[in-house]
Amino acid sequence: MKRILTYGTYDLLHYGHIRLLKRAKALGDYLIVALSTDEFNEIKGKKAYHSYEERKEMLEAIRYVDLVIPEDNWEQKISDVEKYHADVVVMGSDWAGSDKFDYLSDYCEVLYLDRTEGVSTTKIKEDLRLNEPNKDEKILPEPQN
Ligand code: C2G
Repeated sequence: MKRILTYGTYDLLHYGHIRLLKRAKALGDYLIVALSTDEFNEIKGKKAYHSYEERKEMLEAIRYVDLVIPEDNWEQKISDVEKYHADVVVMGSDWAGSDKFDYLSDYCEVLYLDRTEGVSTTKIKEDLRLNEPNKDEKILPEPQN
């Protein structure tokens, strides 16, 4: 059984995430997703819209995902690879060459898959914000009488 391991925040789940997970699963038989906890997101300087539990629930509903584990810190990856017997660590190409992943090649295969262009959690948030009517316009003047 070939076991694949990947990491991520997976906030505001979108088709870029799904395509990554689909391709990652196609590389083996069992896909483990190490999902960034809310506390680790703070360390990463990110604030997810959905909580860890909500993001975990959504990931577990995806047919390609076999197991979701918490990602609490940058340093856990070697122990993850050993504990879960991962044969391959897969990430999107935005991580290619990163010192956060390349070193794992001493322990397992490390693969970077092309990132899906045109979609990201940040873009979704920005597009929604820009299309959001100015909130001030909604505040009606105080009644005079
Ligand atoms: N991804 C993608 N295409 C997109 C957006 C994301 O292929 N349009 C991939 C990313 O490359 C990553 C995965 O989907 O492999 C999850 O993306 P994020 O939730 O943004 O993950 P990130 O914040 O990069 O967290 O320790 C590593 C971090 O936890 C990775």
